[in-house]
Amino acid sequence: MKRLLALLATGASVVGLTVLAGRPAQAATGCSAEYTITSQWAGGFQAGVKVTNLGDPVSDWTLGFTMPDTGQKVVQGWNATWSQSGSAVTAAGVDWNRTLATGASTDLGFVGSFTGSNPAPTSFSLNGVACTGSVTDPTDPPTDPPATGTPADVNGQLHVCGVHLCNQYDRPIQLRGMSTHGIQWFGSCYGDASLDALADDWKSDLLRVAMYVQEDGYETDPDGFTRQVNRLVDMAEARGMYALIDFHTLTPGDPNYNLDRAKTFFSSVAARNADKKNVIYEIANEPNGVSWAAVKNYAEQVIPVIRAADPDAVVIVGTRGWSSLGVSDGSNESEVVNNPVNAANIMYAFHFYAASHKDNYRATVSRAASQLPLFVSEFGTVSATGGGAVDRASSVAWLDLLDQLKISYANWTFSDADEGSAAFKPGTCNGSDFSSSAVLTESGTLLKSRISTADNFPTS
Ligand code: IDC
Repeated sequence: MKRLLALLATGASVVGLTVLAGRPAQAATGCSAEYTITSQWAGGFQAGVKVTNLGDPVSDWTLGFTMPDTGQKVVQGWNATWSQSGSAVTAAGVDWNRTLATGASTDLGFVGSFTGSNPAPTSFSLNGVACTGSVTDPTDPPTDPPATGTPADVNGQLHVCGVHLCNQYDRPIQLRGMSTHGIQWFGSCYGDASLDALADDWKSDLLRVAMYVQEDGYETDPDGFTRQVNRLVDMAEARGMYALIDFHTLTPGDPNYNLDRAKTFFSSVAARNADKKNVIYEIANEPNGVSWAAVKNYAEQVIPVIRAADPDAVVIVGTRGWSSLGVSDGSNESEVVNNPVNAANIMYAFHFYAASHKDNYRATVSRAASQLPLFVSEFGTVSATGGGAVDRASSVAWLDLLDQLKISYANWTFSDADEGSAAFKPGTCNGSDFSSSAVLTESGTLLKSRISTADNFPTS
């Protein structure tokens, strides 16, 4: 493949868009394309177009776009068969890139000439179907915006301000909610009835969607798991809850093992959910057995993929030692403070299990909270195995600390797993009652009592 020249300062621009392929009516379609002028000189320029297919696999594609300036001409192109008629340019796939799997990208390029200005092309399309800006999935119809007065409606698009998570009024807020268990195992716990209970009875502000990558998770069926995650994002949105999309890496502990999968997954879910205000991305659940430098390197490769598709969403970065800010590996928050991820609008994950992680972990969070934006995207009331007895005293000490520091949290788990961390008794998800106190475990009773107290979201 002919390589593009290094990016020069001259007129580089990135265009996010969607191309729809001419496909059977029931296919999910969509892609993103990045147009970059890599070099420009008097009357000439070189440009690259990175096309990523976000829908179902496509074959025999033709990319079309419009040159906005009548003087712009493709002189010579590569990695496709190029032609131009007036301002209309087409690039047809060649043998080795004619088929694009879901999430697959191909880099096209050309040398062009121009007179006057040299604006970016517009109206990208594939196989003659106009671009829409998002994935169209006929099995996945658009949902209504969150109902008035719900957490997502009141707070709107979130962002990081200082060390806090802030709402659309630029005021710090705390989100309190629950994490799913692995969606590959506990799908029956995430239907309309249980999520109604979570939103209406628990008054939960958020649902963390734990999509394991290994352990029969994403790697076994990327398209299927991507759809499940999107479906849960929609179900959370319809109920006014934020959705935390958790790329649940755990074993192996080095997130770089899943770097390509992460890029594919996040480019897809970020493009598909870009217009929603209720989505937060968590790029690596619990890095372990790996240096902070390696985690940071992973983050700095995955975050730009998300930003290209969904520029304004908050991203949560896992930390060393099972997201303990390094404490479980004998380190502490200083490794992050001294070497932060080079990206804006991000927070760092801190996870704890109350029966295992006590005063020294709480001291770390108290200290770190004034220096780093923290999000407790997972915690348990029990031991780090996910089982054993609820440690009520430690759990309450933790929850009081998080409330005091306005640190958002999601509890492991909103499920009926047969382990102490689950909120529901085993078998609950086979039934229809998710609301009575009879279906709650000790952990579920405690968490419901904490999460269902009134929120106090500033609105000015
Ligand atoms: C646990 C589950 C358990 C499952 C195990 C392995 O509770 O049912 O068998 O994972 O997949 C974490 C992880 C989270 C763990 C949880 C409890 O993020 O996946 O879930 N835990 O061990 N970090 C610390 C504890």
